[in-house]
Amino acid sequence: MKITEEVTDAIAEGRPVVALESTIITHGMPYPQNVETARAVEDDIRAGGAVPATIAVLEGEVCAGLTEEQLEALGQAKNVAKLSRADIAHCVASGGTGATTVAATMIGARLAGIEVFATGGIGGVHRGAELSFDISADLQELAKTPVSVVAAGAKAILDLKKTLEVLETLGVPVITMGQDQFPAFWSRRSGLPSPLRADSAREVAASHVVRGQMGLDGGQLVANPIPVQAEISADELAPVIAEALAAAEAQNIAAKAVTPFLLDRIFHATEGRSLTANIALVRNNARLAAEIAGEIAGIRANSRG
Ligand code: PSU
Ligand code: MN
Repeated sequence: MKITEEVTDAIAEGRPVVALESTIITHGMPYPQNVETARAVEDDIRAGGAVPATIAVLEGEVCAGLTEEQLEALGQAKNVAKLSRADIAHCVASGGTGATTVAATMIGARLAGIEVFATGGIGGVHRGAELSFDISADLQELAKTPVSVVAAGAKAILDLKKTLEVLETLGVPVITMGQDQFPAFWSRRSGLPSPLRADSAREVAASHVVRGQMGLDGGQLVANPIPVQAEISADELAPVIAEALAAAEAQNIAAKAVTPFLLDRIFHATEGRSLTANIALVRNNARLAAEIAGEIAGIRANSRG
């Protein structure tokens, strides 16, 4: 594993660090907005008093913290592998390069000693999963790996009701910030009640620490609604999503290709507005994650006396 000096020092000194994923750069957004967003998100985290650590596998090494050049190269690269729990070790062993999904980023974060991770939206249970069995490995990872993941809910292309059911079965706390409804990525509302609610970063940090003290496996999903001014209403998106799903089915898109295909389709159908919203929500999540990481660092420092 290769951890930058800045990240190593911050962890050693108990200062807040926030992990970031790289699949959002390679598969989630087009170039150059992907690299611009990756930089902006790192700046947001620094402005919030934490150190950013973007995670990726580069030539067989799990990296925590990327240089400007590495970010740029990843953002321009074509056909980068999309790594999850199933394939990250194989990529490392074969000296390969790949972008980490939420699941693989949680694994990298834990290896580096990072407890908080900011992203856009997690993967979940796809619509029609009762036939396709397409359920993201992100959900299992949340059940196993002790990292709090800040996301704007799960993408509205998924079956959010089934996603929440699976998270409950797996024992993953789903904590929505400042509202009673679980958010739906581009929209603030999903129509579904959130299992838990918090109104401050401090509360989220406290439950993260208590879970660890109780020896409970796994992390937390912190659902942070997209800012009001950036949201696209669920009503407006519904037909766009329906069209994208129909196209995916007609073209036999399966497995890892599904999520990137749908995101790209929705990007074109909304003339880029879905991307503008995506950027706003990721940055909003980065700011909250920095705050949560700061609160966790504060709690740990106090308990050491
Ligand atoms: N959120 C985004 N864009 C993305 C993703 C999430 O705004 O590209 C990625 C994440 O890396 C997530 C992955 O882990 O999609 C889920 O893919 P799948 O459904 O194949 O598990
Ligand atoms: Mn899948």
